[in-house]
Amino acid sequence: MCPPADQTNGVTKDEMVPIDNSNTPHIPPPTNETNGKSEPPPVKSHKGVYGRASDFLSNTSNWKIIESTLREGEQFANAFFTLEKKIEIAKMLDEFGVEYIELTSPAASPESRAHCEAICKLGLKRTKILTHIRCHMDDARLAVETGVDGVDVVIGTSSFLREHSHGKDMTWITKTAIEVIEFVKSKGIEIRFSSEDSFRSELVDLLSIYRTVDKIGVNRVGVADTVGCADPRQVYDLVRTLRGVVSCDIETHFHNDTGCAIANAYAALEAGATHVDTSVLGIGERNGITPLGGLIARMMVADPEYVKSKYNLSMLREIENCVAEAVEISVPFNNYITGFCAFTHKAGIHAKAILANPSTYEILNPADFGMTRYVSIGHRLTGWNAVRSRVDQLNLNLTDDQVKDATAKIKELADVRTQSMEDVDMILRIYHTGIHSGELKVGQSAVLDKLLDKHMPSRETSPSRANGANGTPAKRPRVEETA
Ligand code: HCA
Ligand code: CU
Repeated sequence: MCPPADQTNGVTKDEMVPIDNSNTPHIPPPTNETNGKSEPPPVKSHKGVYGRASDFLSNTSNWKIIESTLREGEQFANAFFTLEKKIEIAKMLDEFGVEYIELTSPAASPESRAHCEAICKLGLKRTKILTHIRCHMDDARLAVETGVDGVDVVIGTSSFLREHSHGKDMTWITKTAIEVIEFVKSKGIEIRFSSEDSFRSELVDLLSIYRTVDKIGVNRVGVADTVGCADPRQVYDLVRTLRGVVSCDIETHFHNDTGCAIANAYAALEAGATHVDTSVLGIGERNGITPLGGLIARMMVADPEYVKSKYNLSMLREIENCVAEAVEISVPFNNYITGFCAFTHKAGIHAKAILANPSTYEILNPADFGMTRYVSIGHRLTGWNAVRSRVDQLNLNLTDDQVKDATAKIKELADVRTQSMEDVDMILRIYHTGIHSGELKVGQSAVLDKLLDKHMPSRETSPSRANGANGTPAKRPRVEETA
């Protein structure tokens, strides 16, 4: 079974203390019209700021996902999906709302074929099922018998692959592509034709074969950056050129070898592509492809309403946890949206602004994904505004001057070692009691030290005691929830 949705990397809910600023809306900065006096309407799209003349091509508000965790993802080094796991992932992706899932070719192995047939029988609610095959009639015959809604056909067109992989020339490729496409079409299901290693193929070869398959009624042509060599500008240029040559949909597939997979997908959509291949956490050959969550993050900025209307975003973390567990990896700390620190704010200046208006330092609203915002306060960079917010949450009655004084002590202690949330709470409670009993006054640091020694005798004050042998904090700094 998948781990529970509220599990985060290394930090459990028990270690987090909620501060509720859910009354503070995620709003953009004031506009001229409102002059900062009233809340402006939420920003729908950033196009207005960066709009270009060529945006008429753009599909960033009209695109579809082809989710390939169960095909490209199966090519990830660690992946071995049982049928049960594939069914679980397929159902989750359906629930999430991806338009297509792509499955490993039935020609790959007897089990792959059985899995493909079983998934087709699930009766998924909204997601269409594709299988991915080589451009070969034997594979096509097997594929159409599995019950899939469509077939994704691929063949290498670069000279590297033509010479060193399948050894066929463009004439053979074109002839076979036509045969396979017409056969699949005759079965009344969708067909896509893609050229592996598109970005190292001759443009003239590419355009010629795409034009041919478009003419015979392929549903989509595919552009694949198989080796992850393309950059967003090259992608934009190729897809824009292709947009002028074919009338069918354009699917795109980007490997992440040089870190461009999300940006390339975005550039492709800007240039008129219609479909993007993803996998959960980006798993795939080598270091994988455009990650589902990363694409969602990017597209949320382009058009939040479109993304929210199509996908069940609060499921993202559950899906990622499920796949991460299945392939025995952790969700990276800096993962888009769901990473351990994706919505954690630390520096005092950030914390203050975030508490006033989360849009100051967040382009994405964690609540849209069922996620939570955190402000970390037990460290040397903390600020009194964040501490004030914690004081209020603990219902302690302290003036701003007193909070500033308590903050100075927290910073002093955090200069020695990061303070846990419990430690910060204890310091604030002891400070509060001291002030209200008359034992303590603002600025009496030594008196406060004595009170802390008395009431927190076990607290660690020396770096050598607090830190591990390599000097890193022995304890992970805790964070507090703010929404
Ligand atoms: C691979 C094939 C592929 C296919 C992409 C596509 C690629 O090398 O395993 O069908 O468009 O990256 O070229 O995943
Ligand atoms: Cu690939």
